Amino acid sequence: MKQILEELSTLRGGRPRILLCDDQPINIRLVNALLKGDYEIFMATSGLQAIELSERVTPDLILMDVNMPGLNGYDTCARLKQNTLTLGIPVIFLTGLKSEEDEVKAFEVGGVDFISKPINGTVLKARVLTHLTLKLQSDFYLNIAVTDSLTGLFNRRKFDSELAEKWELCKRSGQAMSLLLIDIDHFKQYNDHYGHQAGDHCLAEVAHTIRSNFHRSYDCVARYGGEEFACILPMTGREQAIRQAQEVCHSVARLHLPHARSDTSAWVSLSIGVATMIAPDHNASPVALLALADKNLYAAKANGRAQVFA
Ligand code: GH3
Ligand code: MG
Ligand code: MG
Ligand code: MG
Repeated sequence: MKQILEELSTLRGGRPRILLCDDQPINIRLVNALLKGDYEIFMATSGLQAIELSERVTPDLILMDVNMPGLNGYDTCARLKQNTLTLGIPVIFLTGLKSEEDEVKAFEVGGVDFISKPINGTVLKARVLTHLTLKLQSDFYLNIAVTDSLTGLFNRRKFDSELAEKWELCKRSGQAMSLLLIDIDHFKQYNDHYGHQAGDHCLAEVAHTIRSNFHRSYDCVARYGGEEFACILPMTGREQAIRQAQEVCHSVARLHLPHARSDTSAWVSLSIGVATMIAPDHNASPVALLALADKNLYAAKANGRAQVFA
């Protein structure tokens, strides 16, 4: 058990977090005493408080009472499952209820387990550990599924889904969305001169620097393909997008990564195509936005590289 707990803490990057929700503080204290040695514990005495805490501290597991004044445990769970921030958190019901209908209802509202009181501490700990293991392993693989392993940026798969999702967001609010397509200049010559391994290292460093230019949680920076990157900037107009693209170019130029075979610059440089569209415009779509950014990237190359074209 100790070894599994250590592995989970490594996966989590800290002790796994459990939220205890029960309207009776005495019940919370009892479960807390059982689990606090192994986990970081958060406590809520109402459904609404549990929802608020779940959004804020993203627990890895919730132990939920059913009978509570106000929002009961089932309704609280159903709400957590409708919220993109909290839907992935497994909920175990811990309750005095015992009937078959109550147990079935727990699974219908999205719970992963149902434990009837009186609590057997050993069994509770075993079930908690099993569900935490499943949850943290699933997070681990989900993370791999959206990440480019060389650069740590989002991969193309994630980019495609983010583009569609963020477009819908901007469409609903009638706001502009911008896209940057970024390509390293003369990267084939870089590989030919310095070797493929040095090329990989350069890609990772450039990716990291591009990423460091974006601070809003809803901006998405991805590796689009080989030596190409893409940034989705929701709620961003043309002027701001151009400014950000120029800053990306400057930040990579400032790295002073030598490029002996480039006829553009002594250092590794970028060309960036910028596109901005507003959803209600006819002909505007994620596909059209991508095509325009690509066209502008081509123009940046044709104009002599190491520049932004919008
Ligand atoms: P341009 O300025 O027109 O963009 O020229 P370029 O040489 O950068 O463009 P081209 O598309 O001809 O070559 C891209 C190069 O990027 C070729 C390929 O070997 C390299 N590349 C793509 N992915 C990787 C990778 O993961 N690692 C390394 N080291 N090189 C890669
Ligand atoms: Mg209760
Ligand atoms: Mg390219
Ligand atoms: Mg290139």
